[in-house]
Amino acid sequence: MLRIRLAERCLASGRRDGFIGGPVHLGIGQEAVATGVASVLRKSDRIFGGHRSHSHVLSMGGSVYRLFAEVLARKTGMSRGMGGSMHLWDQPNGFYGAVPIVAGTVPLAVGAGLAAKFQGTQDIGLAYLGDGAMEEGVVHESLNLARMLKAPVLFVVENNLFASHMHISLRQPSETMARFAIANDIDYAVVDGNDVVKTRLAAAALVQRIRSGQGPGFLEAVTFRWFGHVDWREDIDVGVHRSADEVNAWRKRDPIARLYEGLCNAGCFDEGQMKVLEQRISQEVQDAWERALNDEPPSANAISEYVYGKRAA
Ligand SMILES: Cc1ncc(C[n+]2csc(CCOP(=O)(O)OP(=O)(O)O)c2C)c(N)n1
Repeated sequence: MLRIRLAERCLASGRRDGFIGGPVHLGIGQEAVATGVASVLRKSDRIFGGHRSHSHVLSMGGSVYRLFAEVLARKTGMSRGMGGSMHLWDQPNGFYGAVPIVAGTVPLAVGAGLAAKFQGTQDIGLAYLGDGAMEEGVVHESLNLARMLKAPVLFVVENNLFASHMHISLRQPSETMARFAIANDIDYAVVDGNDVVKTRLAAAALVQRIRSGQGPGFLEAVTFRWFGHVDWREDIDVGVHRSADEVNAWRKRDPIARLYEGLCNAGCFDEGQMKVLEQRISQEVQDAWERALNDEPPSANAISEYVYGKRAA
């Protein structure tokens, strides 16, 4: 969680200071969801994300340096500098891809899960999506198809209560996403998405069931992003009906501070160890940033090599 937090803080500064040309969608405050879920996944699973996927790729062990290089449009980036923050790819670590077409990767996760089933690997497909993405028709088709075909897929909804700038109360008759799992007869759990332990436990139970061939699962993790929809601002100006009080209340539920306090109270961790950890990860992030910054961009004609497939002779 700390690595994700510090990496995203670095991206926020890089964007604010003009080093990053394209937009970055930060999930600061939501780190416990990907961290808890990834802790029960395998690198051979098939994970898909969307426009806010830094946490998803890093939680699987993705390289901070290659993420930075991608966001900075360097040829050493995860997608060779062709995609930026919203087109991440790190298949060796299980991350099959993110695209900014909201919900666009949800059916792909179902297909990837089904492929794993046919291959008999017991790996799963996994789609991260938001409460806004739940409003896309293709998600409902995906839930239905996954259930009918008993596809090994986990749908993880990061319900942060906002879609871009609009609160869920202005978009939907109910704040709960699990009602769509119930409608499709899919096994589900609803968790406090700012509690990494609860998220891990709920994900573990669902994933175990999915791997044993009993069909899809649905995890609703209720959380909140501290920043606005895009880039480094702390909202208010970019969030309709989002007040400073609401942001501050959620800041008090910081998933990292909660884990730290829990571990200290249980006698497993202390302030000194936390300082060492913060120092180490902060240095790692800083080194990754400087290294990526010094890398070269792709050549202008490289794009045609990746966008179009080569014709067979
Ligand atoms: C198909 C499609 N429609 C609309 C958009 C514009 N758009 C980008 S992000 C977003 C809201 C997504 O909300 P949510 O899924 O809750 O994710 P969050 O941004 O809260 O993490 C929208 C509507 C888009 N990128 N793709």
